[in-house]
Amino acid sequence: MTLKLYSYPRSSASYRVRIALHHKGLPFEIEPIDLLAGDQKKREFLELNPQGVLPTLVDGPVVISQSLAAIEYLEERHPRPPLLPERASDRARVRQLALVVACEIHPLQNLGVLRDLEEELGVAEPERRAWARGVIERGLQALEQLVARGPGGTFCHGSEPTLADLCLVPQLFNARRFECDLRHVPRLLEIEESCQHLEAFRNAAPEN
Ligand SMILES: N[C@@H](CCC(=O)N[C@@H](CS)C(=O)NCC(=O)O)C(=O)O
Repeated sequence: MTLKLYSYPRSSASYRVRIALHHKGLPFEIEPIDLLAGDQKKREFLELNPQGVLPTLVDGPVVISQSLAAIEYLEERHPRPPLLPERASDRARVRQLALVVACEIHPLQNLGVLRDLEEELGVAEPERRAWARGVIERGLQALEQLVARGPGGTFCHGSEPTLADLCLVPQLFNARRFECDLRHVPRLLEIEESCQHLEAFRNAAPEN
């Protein structure tokens, strides 16, 4: 049965899963959900994912929300080519880098939080954008340092792309949307460039 991904081009959490699917060469269908039109809060989608956020991966009867859970599911079901290294310590390190993005940066600059800042706290657009910018810049600068402590190589952890790169590239896409200052993260930008040479990352990009 063909995998189905509920996705929106500029949803960075969906972008992570799209890269994983392309990386593993898995055929999949996109079910478009328009986040700006609020389709994620409509009853039909909430029945699938009560959180009302993207992405959601459907594999027959299996329905998985949370991008990292979806990617690890794909990794377990289709281990080659891998997105996590062999050694436990390396896997932990890759997950650590991925979680810096997925748990510490992305949730605070996400559409839902920015909407709450506006609707519940009356924060104006320039301040909302400045908030998001600050969160992203501080988070990426910490990530830059963490990556520098690793084994080196063209990607976040060594010479093969991993889960960490799947989180980094969409986060840099968001960083540019918020006009972040990226001068302090040269290593991350080099890694992004290495990723952009790979078809999986290019095919998964929002413009495609
Ligand atoms: N931790 C979740 C994040 C999900 C998430 O926040 N998705 C965003 C798009 S990147 C969303 O659907 N936002 C819509 C909203 O908040 O209304 C994951 O990794 O899947």
